[in-house]
Amino acid sequence: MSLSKSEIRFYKKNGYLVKNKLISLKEINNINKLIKKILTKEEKRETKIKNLGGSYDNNFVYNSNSSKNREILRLNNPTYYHRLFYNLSRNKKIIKIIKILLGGSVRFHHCKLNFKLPSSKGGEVSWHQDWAFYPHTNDDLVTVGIYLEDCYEENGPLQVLPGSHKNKIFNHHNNQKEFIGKISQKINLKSKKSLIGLAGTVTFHHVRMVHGSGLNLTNNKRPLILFGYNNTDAWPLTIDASVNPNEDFKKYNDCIIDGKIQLTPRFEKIPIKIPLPKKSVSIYQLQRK
Ligand SMILES: O=C(O)CCC(=O)C(=O)O
Repeated sequence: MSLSKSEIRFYKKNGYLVKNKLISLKEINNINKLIKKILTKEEKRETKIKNLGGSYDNNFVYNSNSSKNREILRLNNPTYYHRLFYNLSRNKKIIKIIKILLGGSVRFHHCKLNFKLPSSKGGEVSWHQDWAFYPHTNDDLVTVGIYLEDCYEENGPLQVLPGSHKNKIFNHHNNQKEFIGKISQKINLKSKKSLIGLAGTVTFHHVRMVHGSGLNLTNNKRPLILFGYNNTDAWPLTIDASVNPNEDFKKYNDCIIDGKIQLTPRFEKIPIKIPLPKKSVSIYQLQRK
């Protein structure tokens, strides 16, 4: 069995789980070689970045619009970019676990590859709940994080508030009622937990989990792949980072990894807060507000 009973109990109670070195170093090394190539090519690209209300272009998110000192913060949708990322998102060990956590079926939802810059160039990711960005008809959604390098406290690991997935949805809005991608009310962080792990370690957190990440106090970028998955009966209540089922139902269903096409979404009584974010705006741009 991919998860013990006590691990399942732990996830249900706390809303997160860490599986140390679940992905082999061979796979991690191959991915890292590919990333190096992608970054080198992108860093050489001379094209001026279009200003799209922040700094987003060509699938990459940067820390600045200026071509001088710009640094890559994120590669959007890496699974569309290269087969190696796609294969990782379908890794059997991960999917087996996700299937248990989601209650029997698995649909791929979205993915991104984040680079946390050294703290002199970038900051923390403020506390937030993924649910605030993409609510569904039920909350059987999980986010998977894969450390591509060893990640200790000083590298700025993911941090979670255990048990917070069972509590309320916090405001992610400013006084003007604009969505700002971070919790805007006071929260008690006494119980916060850092999810540290060696390269190949995989973290799992519930979509309503309050989480974020601190500063990277090293001189290296901290790479982290994030994959989102949902139960096939969780229907998106908004147009989010994933495929829009109302536009392309076939493509939407092609994302099912394990399970059947669902025509009757399961509704659960879970609060959501509006307004929701606009589609093309990254968490980095939103949180700067
Ligand atoms: O990259 C990180 O440190 C965390 C990012 C995160 O939580 C997110 O993108 O939702």
